Amino acid sequence: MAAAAGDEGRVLSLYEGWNAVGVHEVHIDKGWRSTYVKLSEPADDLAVLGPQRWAIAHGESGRVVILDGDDQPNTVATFEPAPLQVASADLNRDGHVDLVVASDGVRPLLHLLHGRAGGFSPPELVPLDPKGRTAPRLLLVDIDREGHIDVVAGLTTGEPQAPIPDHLRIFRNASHGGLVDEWRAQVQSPHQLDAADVDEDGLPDILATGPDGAWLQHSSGFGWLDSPEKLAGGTVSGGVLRDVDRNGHLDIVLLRADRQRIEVHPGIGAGRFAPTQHYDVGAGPIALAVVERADETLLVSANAEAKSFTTAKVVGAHTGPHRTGK
Ligand SMILES: [Ca+2]
Ligand SMILES: [Ca+2]
Ligand SMILES: [Ca+2]
Ligand SMILES: [Ca+2]
Repeated sequence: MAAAAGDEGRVLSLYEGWNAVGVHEVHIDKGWRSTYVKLSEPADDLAVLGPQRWAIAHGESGRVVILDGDDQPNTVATFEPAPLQVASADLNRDGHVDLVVASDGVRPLLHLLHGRAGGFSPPELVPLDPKGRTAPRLLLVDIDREGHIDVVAGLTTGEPQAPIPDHLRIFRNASHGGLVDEWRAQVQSPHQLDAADVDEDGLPDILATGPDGAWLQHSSGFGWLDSPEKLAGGTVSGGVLRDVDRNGHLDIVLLRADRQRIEVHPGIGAGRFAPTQHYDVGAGPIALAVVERADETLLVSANAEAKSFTTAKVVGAHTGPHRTGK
């Protein structure tokens, strides 16, 4: 997987089961400048807390550690079952970034760790789901737009006949800082999530992608979602909502693993789209990142087969991809 960093012009890479984070400065014309931060053990996920400051989830040992510049990694908590996903935002608006950790296993769980001076509070447990659910995915967004960031978990079983179908579960952030299990929205295999206001009604909408396709779910207010609208079938291994052509309207970017290309649905306002643009990528694309610089927007796909990245520049009009080895 790859994840876009908070800093301009950079993308982070983390391949599941690898014990290094790649920090890549991406220049379409001048190639890439990459450094690697070695980890003590293979990692499953990372969240960006600031420039050169990350939270790393280690599934094998159950640890979540903070890497802060060149300092030694600091273990903030150890979980049972093991953590697989970590996300960060200031949930209680006290100026300290907080962590949400999802753990996998027979009984997936959410854990909330509040940031404070010099560290984090002990984890608070938020029950996530009955047995049989795996691979919880996390998205932090103020879905009801009342001022506090809420938690959306994507839950997948991998079994079409599961007693509880795959769904998004929305935990609204009550003003006292606790999470309230509020709402479920059915959608198939939500493996990656992103949120932004696609139809420009002031409420963030959710893009869910995975091995069964891509869906857009419009917010209908109060944290509720309309029925999902199918954008694509087949395997979609990444999805991002961003104004990549910088025309002032959000675009939908999908990494179509089955077609080996990135698709951009250019937004033209009020949830309408111009004809889709395509950018070819390498074999076995597994993750998508958008890199923004002052003068360009780059689409990056991480390709598993040749362990390569493909970079394509978005300039409103289509330009060809530029391959960079890794
Ligand atoms: Ca906080
Ligand atoms: Ca909220
Ligand atoms: Ca909306
Ligand atoms: Ca746009």
